[in-house]
Amino acid sequence: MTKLVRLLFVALALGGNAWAAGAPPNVILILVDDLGYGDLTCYNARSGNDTPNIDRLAAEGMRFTNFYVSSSVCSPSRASLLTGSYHRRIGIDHVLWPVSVAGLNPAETTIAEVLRQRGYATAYLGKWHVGDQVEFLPTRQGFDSYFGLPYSHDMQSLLRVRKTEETVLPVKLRALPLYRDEKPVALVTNVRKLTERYRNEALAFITKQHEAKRPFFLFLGHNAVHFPMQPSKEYKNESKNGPLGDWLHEVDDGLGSMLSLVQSLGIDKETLILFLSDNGPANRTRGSSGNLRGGKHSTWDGGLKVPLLVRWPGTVPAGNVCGELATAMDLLPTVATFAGADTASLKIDGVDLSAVLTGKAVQSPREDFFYYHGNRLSAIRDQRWKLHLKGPEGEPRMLFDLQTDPGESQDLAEQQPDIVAKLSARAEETVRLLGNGAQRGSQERPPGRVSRLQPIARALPVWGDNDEEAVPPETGKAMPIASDAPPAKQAQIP
Ligand SMILES: [Ca+2]
Repeated sequence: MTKLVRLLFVALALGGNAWAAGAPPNVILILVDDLGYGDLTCYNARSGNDTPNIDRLAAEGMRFTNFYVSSSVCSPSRASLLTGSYHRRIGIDHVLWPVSVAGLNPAETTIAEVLRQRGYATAYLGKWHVGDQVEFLPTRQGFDSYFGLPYSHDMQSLLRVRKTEETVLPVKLRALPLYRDEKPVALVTNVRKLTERYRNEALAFITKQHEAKRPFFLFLGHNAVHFPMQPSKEYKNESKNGPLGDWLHEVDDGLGSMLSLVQSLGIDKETLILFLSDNGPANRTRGSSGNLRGGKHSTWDGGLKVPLLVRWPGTVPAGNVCGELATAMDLLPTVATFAGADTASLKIDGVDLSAVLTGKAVQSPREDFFYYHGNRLSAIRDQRWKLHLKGPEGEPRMLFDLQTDPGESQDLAEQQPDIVAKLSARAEETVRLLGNGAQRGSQERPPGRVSRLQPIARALPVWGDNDEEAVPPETGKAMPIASDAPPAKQAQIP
């Protein structure tokens, strides 16, 4: 059954099963890149960052303290969030580099596709990073529109000559392609202007869908606060926490604008806002994982435990702190329930948290979480215990009581052999389904692959960060591909 037919079947079968509280809510999902568990004041009073609007989401909604993403790096974490599946299940084990033959398989069902089948208008703004070939872009994964970068903004020097059997790609493209839907419309030399641009695009989208009386799903994937830090000029040096604090403040102000708009349009109680990060803080930034051990690239909790804030006035109780086990994979089935869609036919790993969010249940239906590092299963946790598995290079088996020791400092493996045995058996079950290293699992699905790579940007206007010198793009007239030298001319984004 094709993805479309399958979804149509689900929609028809459950057409009358709308969210009991009323009409399907608008959904705004804000994903901040590499934001650590300790980077927000509502999680860590000593974060040093000024985030009053983000903290407001916590005060007016629910703040999760045991929320995980499936990977401590970008691409697998994002693929997992979009599909409700462990990245190992869907074959996106590693970070995707520019001009990659692989991407999130178009046959996978994303949150956007689930919601679009329920009549939602859908838009993706910002960093994508689950495939830059046209077959893998947001517009092929359920989003009506896309504006943003297909991968991380630190990858601008990586587009060098790539010879394949089929094609030779552009030489030394030291700029980043900025896409509108399926076409690169400009090359950007940095992302300083993009945070504001995303905000403006977000405000326009929300207003437009409100006027059209359509429920909407807006996915805003910030470039912030991934290295290198590039806040706009207006925010430079204005925080107490260096460039990270500056950039996070800019993100926070953008959220403030969106909150104001939602309130002024009178759709506050019809709008669910989800705010989270894709992985823990990177070493080279001033990001904080708070009281957790480790950060990005690791399977210590600092790599995968991130903030999740949920605000939906009137439906999600205000001022709540939830310590239940939850993951980014759970957002797809949860949002699907609110929208009146059913995900029962999808083979995914997410569980429905709607009862927890609405205060109807205290306990999360999620019993465990598996920490995959690349394609290897590295650790497993249940509501209380975390077992680090013995690694291929002799990494020791370790057991931590996360209830009393969230910083993973005291190994209790020798004192708790029964817990070790129980979690080890659970890990073996999962390996049979999802695999581990070279060992294949029975439920794994392949990533998407293109047979012929296409260059992703040829001659485009270059849009730098010098407003005074900005000139309109010369439509139809090709400009030289950006080189190592600074661009002679700068243009506005079409
Ligand atoms: Ca990231």
